[in-house]
Amino acid sequence: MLLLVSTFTLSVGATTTSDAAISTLAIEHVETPSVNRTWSDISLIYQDEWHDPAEVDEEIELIHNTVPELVDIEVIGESYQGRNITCIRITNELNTEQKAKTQVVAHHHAREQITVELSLRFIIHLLNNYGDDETITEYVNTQEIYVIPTLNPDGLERVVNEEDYWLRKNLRPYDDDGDGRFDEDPWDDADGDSYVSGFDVYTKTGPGGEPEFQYTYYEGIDDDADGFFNEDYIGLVDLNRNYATGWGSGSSSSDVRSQIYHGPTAFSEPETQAYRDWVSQHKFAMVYALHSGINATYFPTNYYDNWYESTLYYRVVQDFAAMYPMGFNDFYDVTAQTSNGQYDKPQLASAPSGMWGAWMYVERGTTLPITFEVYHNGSSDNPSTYVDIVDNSTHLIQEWHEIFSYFTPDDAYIEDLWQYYIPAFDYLLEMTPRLAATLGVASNAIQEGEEMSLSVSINCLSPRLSTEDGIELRGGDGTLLHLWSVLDGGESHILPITITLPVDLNETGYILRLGNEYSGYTQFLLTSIPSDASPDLLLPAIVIVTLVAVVIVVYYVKLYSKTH
Ligand SMILES: [Ca+2]
Ligand SMILES: [Ca+2]
Ligand SMILES: [Ca+2]
Ligand SMILES: [Ca+2]
Ligand SMILES: [Zn+2]
Repeated sequence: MLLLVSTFTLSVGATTTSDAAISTLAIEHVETPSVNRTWSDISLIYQDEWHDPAEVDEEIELIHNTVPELVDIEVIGESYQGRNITCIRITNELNTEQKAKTQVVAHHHAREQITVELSLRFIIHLLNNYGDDETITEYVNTQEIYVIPTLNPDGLERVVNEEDYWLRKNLRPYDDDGDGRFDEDPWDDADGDSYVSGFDVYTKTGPGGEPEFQYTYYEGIDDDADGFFNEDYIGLVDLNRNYATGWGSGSSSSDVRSQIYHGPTAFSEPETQAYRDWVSQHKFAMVYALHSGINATYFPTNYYDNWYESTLYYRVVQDFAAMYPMGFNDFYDVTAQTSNGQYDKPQLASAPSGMWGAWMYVERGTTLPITFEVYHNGSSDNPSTYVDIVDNSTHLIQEWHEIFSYFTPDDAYIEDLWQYYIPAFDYLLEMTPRLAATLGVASNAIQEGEEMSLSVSINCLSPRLSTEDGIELRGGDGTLLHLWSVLDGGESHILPITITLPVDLNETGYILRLGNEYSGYTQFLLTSIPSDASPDLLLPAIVIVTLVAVVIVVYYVKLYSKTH
């Protein structure tokens, strides 16, 4: 019903009346029509199988070609090996005004390829529901939804095509053993069972003979025949320890062989540089970074181990709990038969530690960056999956080959997992703060320099998140005319404002923009209506404007009350 307004347009500066003084002011809420849906439901080319980076590109190209009206692609940079890091934007492109923005960034970590699959399905979910589902259509019309399916395409290539399910980090080469050669002796599947086993070594020489963990070694061969096994594995930097906030501290490591090696400096890697440079051009209130492998949802914390926004985060946790009363792990607990029946997702990180979330909060002003873990296999680290291969008076060595299922489900379950998470992705769009705004005229003014009194009505449509920054009223040329304070989630205000008209409305229309970079902007067009305009047209037009304004307010009041 919002779109009704766009079905008529008042004449802009079309008056030729000789008596401007009796013209009246008209305000048009500049609305964008919905895109006519011309496409049938889209399916993935590679359904139910893991995508390598080339296949991700293929899917993106097909999606873009099928729905160019809603889809834009931007290559934000290149990985170490020169693969594209691509960002897909989904929005109604008929509206070129800046809208509210949100983002899903997947696949910091190579072996978490399930996150690539969910992000592709998220895109298709939006496109297949556009024009059919009123809520999704409204989200795509009023938001710019950015999706980065893989931040680590080199890692994806190796995990999917080389079946190296241990790889977490990026693929910058490193000479671990200082022999002048790089990555020359990785871990290998020596026995050809498709998995690289890990071997946990315990000694039993202590008091009481209880096994005491010493170290883990991995299956492999001496690839370079130097007498050492697996001494130079591939992969170097943990991209989720390479951000600047808390870099080099907390839960990160300066050991190049560590899975949480933070890199030589913050933003040392081409992947994190590309992300940093892209994200710095935008403001986001709430975003997801997708991960897998642990039963947790991370909200960013400061150095004192407290959530940055404890009240907001607590409420969001309650929302997640309401959506998933048995916890996010229902899906895989059912398939793995290890249900614990508890909602135990939210966790504190010990410190920022160079991780994405704290950097997004501290440096990029994102109030709610959620590190969203989408898969954990409760059975894959069950004690029964460890096989004793040595158990004597001095040593216990246990083999574990569940690494594949630890971070990802069997590919037969990808679609089920996506279906399970749809509400959580819809929630991201529902929470993104955007405005419902109307503008009423309190005193008439037509000529340049005249004072014009307006009544601004605004409502923050996110039930939880505020507009982050104050609400701006800008002229079409960008001039800031007024700044109101931040609007809380769900809050509405009617605000009076008097401005000096900078143009003569008898000669030209005047655009007003209301909003901010987080919420996006709503445009209003001020025009004059000559007194001799056909009453047949004019009166119904004014009535329709008023009616639509009332309908919008009623609609959003209902929407608002529904979400509480
Ligand atoms: Ca080497
Ligand atoms: Ca093996
Ligand atoms: Ca070797
Ligand atoms: Ca090897
Ligand atoms: Zn991860």
